[in-house]
Amino acid sequence: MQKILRIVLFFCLCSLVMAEDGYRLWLRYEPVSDIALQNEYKAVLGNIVIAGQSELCQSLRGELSSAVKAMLDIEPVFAPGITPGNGLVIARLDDLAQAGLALDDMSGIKAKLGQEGFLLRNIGYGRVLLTAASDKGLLYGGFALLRQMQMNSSLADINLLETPDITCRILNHWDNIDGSTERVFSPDNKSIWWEYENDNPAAARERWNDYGRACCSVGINMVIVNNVNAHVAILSPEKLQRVTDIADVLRKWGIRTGISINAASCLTPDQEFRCGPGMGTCSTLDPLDECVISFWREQIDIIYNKIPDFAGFLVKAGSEGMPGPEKYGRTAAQAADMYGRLLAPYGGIVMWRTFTYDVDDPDQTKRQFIRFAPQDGSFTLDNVFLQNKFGSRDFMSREPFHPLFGAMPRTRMALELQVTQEYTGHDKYLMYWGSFWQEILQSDTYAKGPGSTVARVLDGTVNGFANSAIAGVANVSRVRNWTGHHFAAANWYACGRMCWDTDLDSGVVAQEWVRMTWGNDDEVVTKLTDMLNNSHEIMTSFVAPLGIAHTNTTDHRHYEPGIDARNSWQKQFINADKDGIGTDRTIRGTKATTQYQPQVAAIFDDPKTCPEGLLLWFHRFGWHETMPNGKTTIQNIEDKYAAGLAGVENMINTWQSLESKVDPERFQHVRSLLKVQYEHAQKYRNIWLAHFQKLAQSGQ
Ligand code: GCW
Repeated sequence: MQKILRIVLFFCLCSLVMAEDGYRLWLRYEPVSDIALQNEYKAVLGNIVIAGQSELCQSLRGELSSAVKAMLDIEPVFAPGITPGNGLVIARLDDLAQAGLALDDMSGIKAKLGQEGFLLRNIGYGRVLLTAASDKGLLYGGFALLRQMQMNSSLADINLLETPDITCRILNHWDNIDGSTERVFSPDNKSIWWEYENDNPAAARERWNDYGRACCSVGINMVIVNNVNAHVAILSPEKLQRVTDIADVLRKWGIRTGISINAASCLTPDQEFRCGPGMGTCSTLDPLDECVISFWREQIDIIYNKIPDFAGFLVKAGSEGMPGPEKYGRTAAQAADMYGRLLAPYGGIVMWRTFTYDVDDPDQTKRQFIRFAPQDGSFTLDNVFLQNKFGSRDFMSREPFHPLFGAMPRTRMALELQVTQEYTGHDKYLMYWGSFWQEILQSDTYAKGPGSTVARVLDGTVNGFANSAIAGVANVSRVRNWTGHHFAAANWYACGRMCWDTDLDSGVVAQEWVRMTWGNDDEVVTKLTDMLNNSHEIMTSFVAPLGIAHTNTTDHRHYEPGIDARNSWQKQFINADKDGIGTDRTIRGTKATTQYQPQVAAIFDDPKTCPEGLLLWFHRFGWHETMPNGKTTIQNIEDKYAAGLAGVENMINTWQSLESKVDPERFQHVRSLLKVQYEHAQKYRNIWLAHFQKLAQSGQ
């Protein structure tokens, strides 16, 4: 009788749309309601063997156990050894032969899997094998299996062999060590790492653990826990202890922890600078100076004593007040290699950011190239990366890919994405970055002929490097649902998935996330996936029509629209007057296009081949001039604002149509934010379009 009651209750729960606060992200493990699928999954996951005892295997066991309980309402048996009764066999490749499970072409599979890949295969008789070269690979495969189940896919023919394209898949947290955050948006945007003094450390650890699970489930394997505007005190014993505590938790999920450093930490305490004062004994931060080298050697020793798998350093130097080597007559390469040499024996890496703009050139977009391109070949170590934002300005809603990706064949180039939405609506807009990231990753640099896409440069194929890196600037904070907007977690999800597989279609990624986050109902899946896929274009239509940028620079929040004739960014990136709009960055103008390979420059130089979304980034048009699509500039701009507004209105209607299929808590929250987004789209249109129309009329 009790059993029947439990079954009835289970099915009630399946159909009931439950209250939901978003904390579980895409790892919701909702009960499976389809009976056939349920039986299939039970046959596989009812009896599991994990041939391994490591911490990672323990994590996998815990995750499988709670997922199976939640999804299938059974307590899985974890068998002590491999027997024919196991539905799911989880074992490293090296252990398979012993268990009589040798696969055909073992050596081929081993070569393909590398250190972090996995193979998930149905081996007949309803059994599934999960194997990998390492326990980390097993963990990734475990999450891939749970993803299939969460998407209600049958395991009958499963045969997935996956291996990551990128070796270092990183999240950067712009979290200050006082608990505040930079460019992280939510009603409670305090740091999950640094803000728990008055809180409960055990609760903080639980959050770190859940963060680790979420990251691991999408393949993230490194985390930088403090802001690139790094305070020197990150190296203090107290803060390093916190980093150690974090690393101890994240390690269980195959994640290595690293920090951002301040290059001037080695200076004496009487020397003040941004995020100072110094804590060393040196009078200089010259990377070739013995005092400087021994300071950093000592710091690195201290760190690795506490954190043996420490990831390494992220460095912002010579940028926005952060001190850099140029002031001492040294190059970025000399400094980066100094850190690289000291970190190499421990397996640590250096991520040197190219985001600097104190170089002389009136066109800001050219400056990073001018500083860094000549240094190609000087970054000599294989643990040193140059970390470039996706474009040469600053996380605008749309930019052309960074020209440095096609210009430094002897340098390990890393990509910095902004997962958080600094210029793209904070936590208020429903805005999925995936489609734009795909645009960047699939852009062809032509560095070594056609096919030299940014993705292939990053993964090392084009220039022959084994190490590779992509970093996303995280949007995570202490707010209960992690990211503020329930849909912003899609960007965190996509960042991991697209680092793992740089050729993944962003629409496929969106659909995975929707299924796991909002359920498998066909209507929900189709409508929400479409909504995500269209959202970047909708946002750019009113934030940055046709490739203008900085329409929101009235203050440092980068959020409200506003016109400021004296603002230098607006002058450069909108450049509107009575004669027209846009900046000529072609061969006829600032010559920014010449920083690309000739084939790319030719595309951007010609308005007919320049992508529409970048027309006013690269070209200047008269208001009444005909653009390549046959309409005048002012007409095109009017159309864009109208499309932006209609797009948001559409999202509102779509969302409304799903009311009965979404839990009330998340439904209401998203609905109220869509309203804000609509009002904002109106505001952008009202302010900017009136301004443009006035200019266009005055020029007639
Ligand atoms: O444009 C700026 C952002 C800053 C950020 C900087 C950077 C962390 O507005 O908040 O500082 O980019 O990327 O270093």
